[in-house]
Amino acid sequence: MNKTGIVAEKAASGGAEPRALRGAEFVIAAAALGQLPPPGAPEVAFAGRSNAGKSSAINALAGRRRLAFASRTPGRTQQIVLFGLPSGGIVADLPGYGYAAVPKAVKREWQDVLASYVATRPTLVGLALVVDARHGLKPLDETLLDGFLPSGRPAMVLATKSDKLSRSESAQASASIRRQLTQRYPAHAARVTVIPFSATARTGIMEADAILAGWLGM
Ligand SMILES: Nc1nc2c(ncn2[C@@H]2O[C@H](COP(=O)(O)OP(=O)(O)OP(=O)(O)O)[C@@H](O)[C@H]2O)c(=O)[nH]1
Ligand SMILES: [Mg+2]
Repeated sequence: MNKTGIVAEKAASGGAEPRALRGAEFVIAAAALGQLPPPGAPEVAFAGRSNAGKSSAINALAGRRRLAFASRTPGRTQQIVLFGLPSGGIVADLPGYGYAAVPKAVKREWQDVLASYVATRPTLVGLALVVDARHGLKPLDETLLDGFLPSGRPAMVLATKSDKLSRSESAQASASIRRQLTQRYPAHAARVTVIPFSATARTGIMEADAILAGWLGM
């Protein structure tokens, strides 16, 4: 990146750099829950529909261009990819769901794996749900939250690709996600933060970083 690009990035994030995911390194790509390392340090997970921007969000928050594999081809992350943090904490990049071209049986299998991961992983301290701000919460996102929120743990919704919206459209998109949450989860919505986000424009990075740092006890 040229000098101008770096200056623009710093300006967009108010000069501060995110720290919660700093120093993340690849640990393992697990194709099934049984391949995950036994629960140990606190873990945060990024979930969302295929192509929503999970890997890009992790890269932006970790301050790395290609830590998590981001791709234009939907359905690319077909494994639970774990990254380790210098603190011992763990970041999970979960496989995207809902991609039409994946055979139905495979889709269902992965949805089950994800549902049981978020519902049962004892060290999962918080869930970052990545949604395309232009589309809001979709039924499969709600299914995942249905399995996670009753456990009492916190979540955040990163309403990403907000660079494709005007500032007021982006604010409206987040407000509409918030309404969806309040309606569907009256008992849990207070534990869910909605953040207008963009990995490319670096919007919402510091807000998301502060939440991750809190979850990871930093
Ligand atoms: N404009 C814009 N594009 C983005 C943003 N975040 C991700 N993208 C693009 O969206 C596409 C998918 O991004 P990924 O980060 O690979 O999405 P993912 O959710 O990890 O996808 P899977 O692993 O396939 O489920 C890529 O072409 C990214 O460049 C963003 O904030 N703004
Ligand atoms: Mg991915």
